[in-house]
Amino acid sequence: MKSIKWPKHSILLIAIIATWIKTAITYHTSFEIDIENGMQEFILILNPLSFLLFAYGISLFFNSPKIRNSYLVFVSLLLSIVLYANVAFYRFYNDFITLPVLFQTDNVGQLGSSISEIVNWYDFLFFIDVVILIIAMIFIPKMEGKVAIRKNVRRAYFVVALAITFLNLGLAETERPQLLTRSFDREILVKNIGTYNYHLYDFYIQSKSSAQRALADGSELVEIDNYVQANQATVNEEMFGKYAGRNVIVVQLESLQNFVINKDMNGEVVTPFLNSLTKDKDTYYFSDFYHQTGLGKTSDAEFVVENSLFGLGRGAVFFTHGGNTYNSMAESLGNNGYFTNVMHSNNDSFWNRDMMYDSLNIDKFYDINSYTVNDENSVNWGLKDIPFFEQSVNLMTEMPQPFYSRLITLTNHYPFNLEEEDQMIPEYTSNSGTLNRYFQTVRYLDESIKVLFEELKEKGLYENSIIVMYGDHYGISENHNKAMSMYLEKDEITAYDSALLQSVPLFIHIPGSGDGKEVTETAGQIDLRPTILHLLGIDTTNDMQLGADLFSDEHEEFVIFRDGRFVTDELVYAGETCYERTTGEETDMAACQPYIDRAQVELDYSDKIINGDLLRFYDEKTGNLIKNAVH
Ligand code: GP9
Ligand code: MN
Repeated sequence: MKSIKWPKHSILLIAIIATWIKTAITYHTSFEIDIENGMQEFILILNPLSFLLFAYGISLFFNSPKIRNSYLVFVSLLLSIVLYANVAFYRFYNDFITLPVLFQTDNVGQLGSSISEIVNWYDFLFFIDVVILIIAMIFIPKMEGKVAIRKNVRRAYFVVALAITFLNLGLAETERPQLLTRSFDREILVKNIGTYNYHLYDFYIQSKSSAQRALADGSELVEIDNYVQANQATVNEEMFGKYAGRNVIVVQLESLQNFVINKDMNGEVVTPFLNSLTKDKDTYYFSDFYHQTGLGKTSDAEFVVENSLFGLGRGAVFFTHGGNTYNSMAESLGNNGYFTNVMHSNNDSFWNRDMMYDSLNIDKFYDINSYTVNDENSVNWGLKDIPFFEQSVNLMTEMPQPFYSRLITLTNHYPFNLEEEDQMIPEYTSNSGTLNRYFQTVRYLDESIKVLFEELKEKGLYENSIIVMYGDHYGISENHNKAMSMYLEKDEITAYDSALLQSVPLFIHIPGSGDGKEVTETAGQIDLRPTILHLLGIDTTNDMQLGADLFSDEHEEFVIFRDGRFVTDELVYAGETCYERTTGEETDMAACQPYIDRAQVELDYSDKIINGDLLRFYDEKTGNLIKNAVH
């Protein structure tokens, strides 16, 4: 038989192609990855390649063909193990492996005990590329002798690898802006950068945070504790415990900003129901209330509200510090006999909620699997808000009382798509399709809240509850300033305006209170934890929180944004400029400086608590430091 003349790097090529194809097939057969368009499919198929080119390409640095081949087999075996481990994990948890989960022994234990459900007879196919590679090595003669690989071959090879990596990242960035800085979902990461790169990224994130954690010993808390104690606002005696024992329903309203409340759009009322609440005798409407979120968006809002701490300046704390010890509002309510839960119709891995909710001591997460979701009742990101509220209230009827339910809406989410049947007002008319549609989805959100109230009344859950609702973060970014200036009838949107546009509405609706009013106190999401707990009569004097009770006379009119901007009743600091609050005129920086400094101090303290996982050294029951925290 005539022997074939194999090109020089055939084995390397076979290794890359075999693993690439196997990985692509695995994506389609073993994981449920949602593909919405041709570009996403292309990215998915492309994404293992850049990593494989690098991982296998290192073999080009070895001169000995034998070492080269052993290295290739080693890499293909290792990658097969990684991929297969993910497949097995996914079969059980419907999620990709992340390092902290791997170190949570009960997870691995659960996996072990159900091994028969997880392993299939055909699983050897996940190692097929290793087999192909070994066969190729047997049949294809080794390159002659110990020839060093020419430098320019190597260089050309890595230039191609780099180009493919950038192509991959570039396409991913257009599909999912800020993919790596926000890191919202493992599925989206895998979909865009591939499993192997995802693990490298995960490793990087986790090792960075474990280093900071390892260096902390709790002594850092002394200074922070002093600050927190010194700045505590004394409770409003009249309000403290006034609604003890009531159910708590917290509704986080997706992308709802305050600029639509009590406003028209081309003659149409945008939020009729919420407008009626602003004048309702049982509702406190906070009209100068702000979101304090960073890149973690929805998840940051959840974090700030649960912990009365800030999210992080980079990334989403839900993702980077999902395994920390926290003293959340849910934990506090749980300790006081509440059944605590979150209701949100999305995958439990989104924003790493599955893991974070364990750390926040939330008893149950009613995720997408608790809801009936089909083509008819979903739009945009999933289940529409009206059926979401209807189904949620149904679920509430089964809950032990008192309960604390935190509901997260979804329809009013970028890109603000809505079916015609749900469009109750026409689009706005500006150069921004986003802003134009926003009014329609906000109108729908408003309608859904009305439905929530009706359902609660119908199911007998209304009277005995307090309902707290607030916008999670902005919906209209600064990219739409031109259209916004048109709507707001302003010449331009300055840094001052942008800061004030971060205002989101807050409603504290207490059936039967009779004391409702508009409250113009400048405040933020960080204040909700103490406010809610105090209404229920739960003491927070020992809690490591940075916010203050909104009903306290000592609540300070000073709200700090995650990026260091701030708003008070007299000043606005934004774009490195100090503005007079009432006029929007620039004013002397000296007026802002003390607040700038304090904002920095508070943001730093919050970062220290999170990065050092300091609450593991803190006993909130006694307010004492735990000297020898074991974990
Ligand atoms: C996803 C939803 C949206 O579950 O909460 O998150 P966002 O993109 O607004 O941060
Ligand atoms: Mn959101």
